[in-house]
Amino acid sequence: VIPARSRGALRVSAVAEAERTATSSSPAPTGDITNKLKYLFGKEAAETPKDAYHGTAWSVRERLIDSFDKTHEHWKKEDPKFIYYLSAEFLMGRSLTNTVYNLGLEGEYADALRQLGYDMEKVADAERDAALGNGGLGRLAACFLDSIATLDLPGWGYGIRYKYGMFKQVLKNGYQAEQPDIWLTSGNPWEIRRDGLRFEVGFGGRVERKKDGNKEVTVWTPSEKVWAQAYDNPIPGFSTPTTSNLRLWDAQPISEFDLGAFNAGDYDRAMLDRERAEAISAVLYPNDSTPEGKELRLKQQYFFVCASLQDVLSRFKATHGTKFELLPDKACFQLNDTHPTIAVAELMRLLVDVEGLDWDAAWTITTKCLNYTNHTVMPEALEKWPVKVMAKMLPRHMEIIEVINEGWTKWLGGHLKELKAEERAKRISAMSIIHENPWNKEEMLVNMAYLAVVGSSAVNGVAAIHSNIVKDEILNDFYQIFPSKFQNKTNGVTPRRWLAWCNPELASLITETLGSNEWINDTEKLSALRAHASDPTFQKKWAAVKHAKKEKLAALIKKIHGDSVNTNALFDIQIKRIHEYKRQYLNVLSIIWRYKQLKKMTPEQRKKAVPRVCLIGGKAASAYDMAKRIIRLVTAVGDVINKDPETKDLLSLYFLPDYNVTLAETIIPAAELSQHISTAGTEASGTSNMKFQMNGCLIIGTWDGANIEIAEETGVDNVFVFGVRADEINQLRKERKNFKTDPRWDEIMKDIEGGMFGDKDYFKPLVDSVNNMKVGNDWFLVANDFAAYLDAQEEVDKVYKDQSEWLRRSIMYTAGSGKFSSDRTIREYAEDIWHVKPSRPAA
Ligand code: B1N
Repeated sequence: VIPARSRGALRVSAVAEAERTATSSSPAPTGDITNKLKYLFGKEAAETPKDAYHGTAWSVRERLIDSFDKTHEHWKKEDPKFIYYLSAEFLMGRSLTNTVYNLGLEGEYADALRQLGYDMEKVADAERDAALGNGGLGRLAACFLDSIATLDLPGWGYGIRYKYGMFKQVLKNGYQAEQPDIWLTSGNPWEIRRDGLRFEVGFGGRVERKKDGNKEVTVWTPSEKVWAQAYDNPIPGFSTPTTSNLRLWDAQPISEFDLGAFNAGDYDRAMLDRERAEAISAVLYPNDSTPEGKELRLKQQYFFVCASLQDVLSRFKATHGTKFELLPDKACFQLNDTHPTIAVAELMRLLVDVEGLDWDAAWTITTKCLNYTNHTVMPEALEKWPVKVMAKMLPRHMEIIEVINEGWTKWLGGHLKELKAEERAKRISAMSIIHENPWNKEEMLVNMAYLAVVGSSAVNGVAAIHSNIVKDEILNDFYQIFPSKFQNKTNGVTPRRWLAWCNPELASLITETLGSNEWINDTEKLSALRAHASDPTFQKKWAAVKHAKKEKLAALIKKIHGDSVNTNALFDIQIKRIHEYKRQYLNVLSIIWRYKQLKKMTPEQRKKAVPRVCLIGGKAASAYDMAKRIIRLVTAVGDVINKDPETKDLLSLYFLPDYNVTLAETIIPAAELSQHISTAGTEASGTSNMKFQMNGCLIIGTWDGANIEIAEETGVDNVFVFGVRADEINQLRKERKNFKTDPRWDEIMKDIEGGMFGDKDYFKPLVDSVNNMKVGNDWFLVANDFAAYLDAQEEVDKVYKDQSEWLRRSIMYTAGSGKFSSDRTIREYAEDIWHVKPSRPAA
């Protein structure tokens, strides 16, 4: 339970809250909660925390809707320019705590629940995560919505209401197994189904030219149609009356079922339409940082883009009629990676075919309205759709893309007229939106990133180093042509969820120390903590909070694994999707080395060793074989060392299954060291690094992604940086087969191969991928960074032994985290790309 005092310290101000309550016509929460239970659930009383959750959530929902309505009434009157964040993923996590805190209702509802015999935290624990995303990209979208609302920016998110979100990960004998995420079964109090608000979305069919008077028009007759049904998910800002919106689309059949087939007794066929339609929004593809080239995925992308654009245009027309030249002053769209890039062709189709604009006018409007964010550097990860697939599923869009490409390559030819013909032809072919598949000359592909760049006003990467790689490598040809299109927008995370609400104890200490809680909306104020970093009294309080959070995490480990871990040990954590480039493997290898060292020590030597609890968590894409082997290696190594009575208090390793937003909210506040050890130049940004930093967790990391900027803000000397740099990677990859591996590396490889952790056949491909140059090539240079990583880990131990230095650094991390609030990121997007201004409704 959050102590009453700290709750007070978190409030905007007691006066503001009293005003809010006084002017609200809402019923007293206790009675309202029991009413909701009675009339919505048929329950006389809250018998379980889950009951209490349902009653509370449905009660809070009404306050949320009031705020939503006021905001939207205001925006309708003001008619400001809107930003629409188009994303295939929104990883929202739980809503109750966030909503109650953001609306400033925590006192009221905590009191009400106490009267009913419950504490808020237990009740909040009954909520399921909304896991409509894979990892960083989806969670970023969720943080952005929080900031958009908090900054009073007129803006919405648009996405897909997946019936099944990110799969639930369970361990079966130490191997990952996947179970479906059936999250909607008990109803979802955080959404509002907008009855009647639906749009038709078509697929397939044929395209014809017809005469309309003396104008030739294009008519697309799809062979398949579905409804996109709108569901609104209100997004409350913090310390503002603004409540924004995430509109998600659910796919539904146009005809309930085939009555003819039904009457003829063919029930299976009668249901076919429904099943086919519902499949579109049924499941989230569980891939992270790699595209899924499945047709259904393209269908999902077009489905939500088509519905969202129709929705925006219909609202635009209701106020501005057909003055489409005004559209860029009223709406802009951010494409979250290439997933919604079909928007380029769809907006052209809506403006030209449906609204009758001429091509050039439509193209000017389209390119002014769209912007594209790139999130990944791996060239093989850029989405490309076979022309054949696109032409069959979206025949009119394929035509439009062809026309765009003709215009683009022609323009490019003119632009490059100084070049020799041969050189010019080469450049044009390299920059064509439609190009050959380099591995299969028979196949033509649509390059979605190229389409996004050509169709957008601005293109951005998500951390400084990443934006430079985008400019200098991935999209360098385009950068040379349009240097001013390219920008950087370093990612951020919401300090509400990721510090204030998930770590109220630390938040209270900060508020008490800084004399106000203004830092929650102005994280630059955290820098004032620097003045306290070396103060022993403050350090003691800081350490006490961390310890309490470690105890809480230890209780969770006990619940999951049945073991009691040493809470005086250093809590060393790596949580993120399992991927070779993120190198969880490197982490495990160093844990093996640490174990072997401990085994060799005398009891006297062991007394001087720094005890560690190592935790690794994250999901592997279901088809990502190597990632699944890495998980098994973690659990297998854990099985050996956690059982060793000689060392288990000095070193343990646990895999935390089903890593998700909620688990992160418990893990991150408890972490003392977190690992961000991707091969330099591969992690576009990373965002958990920012969450750990905010919570005073030290970082061991490579010179990659946002680690670099975090180090700059925290003081490079306070960060355990190691490993090769991004600009060395190409050369080192070429030389990897001649690289002389460290003897400690060779020893560990032999241990794994020799069966020290069992399962030796299963681990063979893993060993080969980094150690047998005839089979794998250690693409992510695990061996190259191994020795430097062990050195950095030794340095970690050294500093941990000096607790006052460790605590000083810990405080410096939080103090330096101001830059990484998503409020800063969103302000930059709003000013440099969207040109959208705040518009706040009256309180
Ligand atoms: O986006 C995050 C970054 O912080 C991470 O570094 C980056 O890996 C992540 C295809 C992706 N990049 N690409 C994806 C996700 C799903 C999918 O189907 C690609 N995710 C990232 C936020 O910028």
